[in-house]
Order: sequence, then C-alpha cells, then structure tokens
Amino acid sequence: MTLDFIKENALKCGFNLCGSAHCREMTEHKKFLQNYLANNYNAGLGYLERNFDKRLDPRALMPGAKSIIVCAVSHNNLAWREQKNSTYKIASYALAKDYHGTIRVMLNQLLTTIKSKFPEVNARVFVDTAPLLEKAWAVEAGIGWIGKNSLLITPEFGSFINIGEIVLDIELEEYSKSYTNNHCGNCTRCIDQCPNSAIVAPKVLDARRCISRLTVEKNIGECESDYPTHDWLFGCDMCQSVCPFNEKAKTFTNNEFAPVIETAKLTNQYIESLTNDEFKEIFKETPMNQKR
Ligand code: B12
Ligand code: SF4
Ligand code: SF4
Repeated sequence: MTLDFIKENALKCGFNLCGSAHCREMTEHKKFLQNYLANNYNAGLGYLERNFDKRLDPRALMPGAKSIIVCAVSHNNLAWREQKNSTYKIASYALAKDYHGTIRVMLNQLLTTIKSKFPEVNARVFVDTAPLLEKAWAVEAGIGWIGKNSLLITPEFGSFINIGEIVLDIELEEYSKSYTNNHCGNCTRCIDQCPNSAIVAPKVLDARRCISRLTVEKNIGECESDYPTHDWLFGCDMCQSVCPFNEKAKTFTNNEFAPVIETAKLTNQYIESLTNDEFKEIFKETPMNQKR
C-alpha cells in the first residue's frame, strides 16, 4: 500500500492531513510520562495512569500491529476570535458536532476503501479515547510538531485540529518522514497568556490548572483544584488563540466541522436564561452533551 494511495483516500474521506508510521515502542516518552504522573499533572484523570505500556506501544494495544495511519482534520471555525457578544466562552471544537463520532465514521470509511483493495488487512480505528500518544504519532507521521502549549501544530492548518488513527497488522510500502522541525523558536506567548499558568514548562501541562480539564471532564471531584475557569463554559482556546501559527491558518474545509451553534446568539442574558432542558436541546449534538 503506497502513501499516495492512503493520503489520496484520506482526503476523499474529509481529512485535511495524513501520514503513516511504523509501529514501535515510543521509549523516548517513557520518562516524560512517568514524571508527568509522578507530579500529578494528570489531575486525577485515572485513564492516563492505566494502560501505561499500551500508551507507549500500539503493539500492546493491538497485538500484531505493524503500522499506523494518522489523520488530522481542521475544526477551525474562528469562534476563538468571534465570541464577542458575551463574556462567556466556549472552545471552538465544542461548537461543532462531537468530533469523536464524525472522525470515527471518516476513519471507517477510509478503512473500507483500504480493505476493498487489501482484503487481508486487519485494523482498528482510534480517536481520542484510546491509550495512544496521538500527538506523538502525528509527529512521527510527519504531520506537524508539538508546540510549547503541548499541542500538535501543523504548518497549514495550525493547531485547531483533531486527530484519529488506523492501526493495521501489515507493513506499508512506505512511511512518512517524521516531522523533525519545531517552529516555536523563542516565542512563549502560550505560556505567558495561559490564564492559570498551566503550562509549567515548554510542552509540559499541569492539567490541575487547565481550564479545559476543569470544564470538560466529568470527574471534577477527583481534581482538587481551586483554579478559576475565567468564564470559559466548556474547554479553553487561550493557548491556541495567541499562537502565531493560528493567525493565518486555514479554516475548516469539511462541513461536518461547521459550527452547529450560532455564536452571535450567545449573549450573557441568553446563556443565563437557559433552563437545563433548553441547554441540552440546543447543545445536543456537541461535545457539551457528551461529557465524559
Ligand atoms: C488527556 C487529554 C487532555 C487533558 C490533559 C492534557 C495534557 N496535555 O496532558 C485535558 C483535559 C487538559 C486536555 C485538554 C485539551 N485537549 Co486533550 N487530550 C487528552 C488525550 C486524551 C491524552 C493526552 C495525553 O496523552 N496526555 C498525557 C501527557 C503525558 O501528555 P502530553 O501533555 O500531551 O505531553 C506530550 C508532549 O508534550 C510531549 N513532550 C513534552 N515534553 C517532552 C519531552 C520529551 C523528552 C519527549 C520525548 C516528549 C515530550 O510528549 C508528551 C507525551 O506525548 C489526547 C488524545 C490522545 N489519546 O492522545 C487529547 C488531545 C491531546 N486533546 C486535544 C485537544 C483539542 C484539547 C484542547 C485543545 C481542547 C480545548 N479546546 O479545550 C485542550 C488543550 C489543552 C492543552 N494545552 O494541551 C487534541 C489535540 C489536538 C492538537 N492540535 O494537538 C487531542 C489529540 C484529541 C484528539 N484526538 O483530537 N486534553
Ligand atoms: S487550554 Fe487554557 S487553561 Fe489549558 S493550558 Fe491552554 S490556555 Fe491554559
Ligand atoms: S504560542 Fe508560540 S510557543 Fe506557544 S505553541 Fe504557538 S508558536 Fe509555540
């Protein structure tokens, strides 16, 4: 299976970027992951402690795994610039349909195409929830670099993207060249402007301070944090909004990632007047209704 065949079909399935990598143990991440957990930077997110070996090696997650296809798609709807009618803010990705379902469908579509040409392939698709270092695999697959805000940044689409993978039990004819550049340079905007100083060192996030952790994840009780959420209702885009690589980044091209909520309507008065049932109805398709 050639890289061109995979990329061409990934784009047809609605992805913006795609690459491939050979499955291996990411030993270089072991110490980082250990320190991260030892410092409680995972903020009580138990799933980051479990499956330690699987997280480092996709072959432990899927026995027989040989290769991984990494796909990325933009959800950049500019909401991070445009929510001006209220002091409340919602992360851009949360204004569209929940990406987990959308990306799973796209990955399965790509896998169906692959299987129609290579019926002997066994594979599994993953998006977000599996113990897989998705950003690190995206770097390995040549898609971008990990910025100081700890997020994957791509030259063309910036960081307002989501990632999904197909892990296969066959070797591919060729693999992408891993992304070896890091274009952050001397910039420290994300570190300086995080409202809770959650980026404690370049690429190191203390999730106990992170507004996204405080507003998105359900088991908030396990996270003993007094840090404020600065009017963010769900998620946080600050460390991406200030990133120069998002200033000129392309916006979403796949309409499945178009906002389903009209941000202009979201005034303080409107938000504060919503009953629970109204809230559920309005945001029913978005990740806000799918709290983990
Ligand atoms: C847990 C999680 C969170 C947690 C904790 C995040 C964290 N950084 O720990 C919380 C809830 C806070 C969170 C928030 C967000 N998340 Co999140 N999250 C994840 C998840 C499920 C796992 C990430 C993980 O493994 N964390 C564990 C720690 C150890 O890893 P890490 O901090 O990411 O550190 C890595 C690098 O910094 C790097 N590194 C740093 N220093 C060094 C040094 C050395 C020597 C080496 C080798 C490596 C290294 O290696 C580390 C391991 O890969 C992934 C999906 C997945 N399965 O990968 C999505 C994911 C990372 N999240 C995503 C998104 C979109 C977000 C938010 C932007 C959502 C929002 N708008 O509110 C915020 C951004 C916050 C931020 N600045 O990172 C996207 C990222 C897209 C992108 N462009 O990168 C992902 C990939 C989901 C997806 N499939 O699209 N998230
Ligand atoms: S998502 Fe918000 S709180 Fe979390 S690191 Fe980025 S700017 Fe800080
Ligand atoms: S704001 Fe600057 S330091 Fe932070 S990720 Fe973007 S380029 Fe890198």
